[in-house]
This record gives sequence, structure tokens and C-alpha cells, in this order.
Amino acid sequence: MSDRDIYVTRPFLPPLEELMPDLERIWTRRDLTNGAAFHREFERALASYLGVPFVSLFANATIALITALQCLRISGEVITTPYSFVATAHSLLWNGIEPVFVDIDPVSLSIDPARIEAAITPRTTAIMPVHVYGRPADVEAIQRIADTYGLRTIYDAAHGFGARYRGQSLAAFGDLAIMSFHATKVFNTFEGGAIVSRDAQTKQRIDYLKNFGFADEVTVVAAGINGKMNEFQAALGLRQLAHVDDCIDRRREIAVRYDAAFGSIRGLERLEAMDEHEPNGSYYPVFVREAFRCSRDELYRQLKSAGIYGRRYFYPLISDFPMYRGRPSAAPAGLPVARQAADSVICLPIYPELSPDDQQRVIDVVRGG
Ligand code: T4K
Repeated sequence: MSDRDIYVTRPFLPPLEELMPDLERIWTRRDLTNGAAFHREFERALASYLGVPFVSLFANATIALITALQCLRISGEVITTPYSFVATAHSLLWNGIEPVFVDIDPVSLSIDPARIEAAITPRTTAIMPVHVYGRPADVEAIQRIADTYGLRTIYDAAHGFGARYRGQSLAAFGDLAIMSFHATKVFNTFEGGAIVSRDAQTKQRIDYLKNFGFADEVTVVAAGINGKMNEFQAALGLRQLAHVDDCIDRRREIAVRYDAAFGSIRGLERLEAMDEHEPNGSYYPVFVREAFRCSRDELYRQLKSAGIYGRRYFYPLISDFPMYRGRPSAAPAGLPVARQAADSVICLPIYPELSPDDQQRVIDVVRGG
């Protein structure tokens, strides 16, 4: 690793001077966590930025996913996607829920709604789709199925910050939506996450659950966990909000430049634009097909030897990991689209501070120059 190395992403941070008064306030007040002033202010600011009714802040999105399932008392089987980060399915196992994998749609790369009904059994209680790379899952079709069969919808919107579909934040869909503010995301608080909910009662229950189940000093109403976001993270989040639109603009510009450079390369497929979708530039995946000058893994190695660290998100499929692969729904025959995506994808560097020169280096290596 050297100064010339280029990573798949680099977190944006606001100038340190912006944060200093907040740190002084935290040091003076000594309210470090448990829903103090910055936490409350950040929840309100986020709800307003996202245009959603209620936000509950978390230490990270994985605990938020686990808590969301607890909140709605999901049990039995949940229909989900194999093409995601392991945290999606792990949150089900942590709740003793059986993940049932269905194949994905080749454009959205999220659950293919046409596959859901065949996977429903009397034990199915919910659907957990993912807005992969900040692209919308087919929210209307999924909601229709959920309404018909009386299922809940919990969206993993970990990649969705700042992305919109039909003018609305991706966090606005489903019974609950979970966002991640991890260092590698469009919007970061070092670690962090949130659950977006639709009514005050549900938010109340989520807030009890993330604080051990405490409703007041002497009343515990559920087997809650410690999922709280601390004051440092919340103060940082408030400062980050002022910059996030610029960051997303920069990411979109970088994506446009990649699009122009890769338009005519044989065997290198980019994602199709989706109707009524405003992307957030969170990832820049390309799919290496047979007609390309080398295999996906060879391209990965060529980039690496040039000091460019692309990532194969999401390879392997979740359904291929040992704790999942024995399930009938994990059988490769049922997941051809997901498998093809996992075997051909590579995500190229994209982040607000990626310089034009560094982006050109990436383009040159991909072109084989
Ligand atoms: N659902 C979905 C769909 C998700 O994608 C994720 C997380 C979750 C749920 C769970 O969210 P959290 O519980 O994390 O809030 C990363 C992230 O750790 C993970 O958050 C993310 N998805 C996943 C897609 O990617 P790794 O193992 O690939 O990350 P890592 O540490 O190798 O970082 C990738 C590159 O980013 C590094 O090569 C350099 C750069 N980087 C990373 C960090 C952490 C930095 O420059 N600075 C940093 O501090 O998993």
C-alpha cells in the first residue's frame, strides 16, 4: 500500500474546525449518549432531510436490521435476496428466522417480485429486499404481494442515502427501512445507522428496543439491546448533512465520466438507468462478460497490481456461505441471475475526493492500457 493506492471508496469528512465547537459542547455537557441533545437534533434533521416521518438512530445498520425484525415481531420465514452484504441475512439468523432466498431482477439487482409468490409458505411473515447500490427495488410490486398475503416489508436501504425514486427517498418505502452510515457509505458517522418508521408508536417501540427495552427508569417492556448512537457520531452526522448534497453531486459526476469512458468497451456492461430514479453514486459496478479482454478476476488482479483496490460486491452470494448453503432456497439452480451478477461484478473506485487523474488511472487499467 502506498500514497498512490486508490481504494473502492474513501470516507468524506467535514473540516475538523467545523466539528470543534461541537466537541467542546460535548466535553462541557458530559452527556455522551442515551439520547442526548445532538442525538435528538440529528434525528429531527435527518427526518426532514429524507422527507420521512420518523428516524431512530443506531450504532450501526446491522443492529438496526436485527432490531427492526424484533420491532415487528417477525418470525418463521422471511423472503430475501442472496445478492447483498451478509448483514442482511445475518440479521434474520440472529432472530432465529429462516432466510428464504429468491432470485434477483437483472436491472434493479434486487428481489425479482415474480419469484416471491412461489416462495411463500404458511410460515412466511415478511419480505426483506435490498435497494442494491442505491437503486430502487420494485417497491410497488413487492407491496402488492405483501398486502395480498398479509406480509410485512422491511427494506435494507443501507446503500440508499440520498437516492430517490418517484421523488421520494428510498427510505420512504416499506413498513420499516434501514440505513447505514458506515465509513464506506455515501453519508457516514464513522459507524452508524437508522431505522425509518411510519408512526409514532412504532418509533417509540424501536427506541425502547435500542435501549435495552427501557420505557422508563424502572420499566423494561422488551428484551432490548444496546443499539444507541452516541453524541460524537450524532454531532458528526449533523455536520455531514451540510455537505452530503455536494458529495452526491461529485459522485454523480464521477459516474458520468466512467459512463463516457466505458460506453464502447466490448464485454464491459454498465447498469442501465432506471425510470424515475435519482441515483446517489454510492457504487460504480461494472459487469465483465465473456467478450471482455480478460476475466473479471483477472481485471481485479490487474487493478490491484496497479494499486487500485476494486471490490467484488457482492461475491460470493450470501447463499454460498457455509451457514446458508445447505438451505433448499440456496441451491444455485434457483438463483441464476444473482449468480451471474456475483460472478461478473466489480465495483470501481468512486468517492467525492477521487481526483480526475486517479479516475483516469482506473479507466486506463480497465481499458488494458
Ligand atoms: N446491508 C447492506 C446491504 C450493506 O451493504 C451493509 C454494509 C449492511 C447492511 C450493514 O451496515 P453496517 O452494519 O456496516 O452499518 C464494507 C462495510 O464494512 C459494510 O458497512 C458495507 N455494507 C459493505 C458493503 O462494505 P468491507 O469489508 O468491504 O469494508 P472494508 O473495511 O474492506 O472497506 C472497503 C474500503 O473502504 C477499504 O479498502 C478502504 C475504504 N475504507 C474503509 C474504511 C472502513 C476507508 O477508506 N476508511 C475506512 O474507515 O465491508
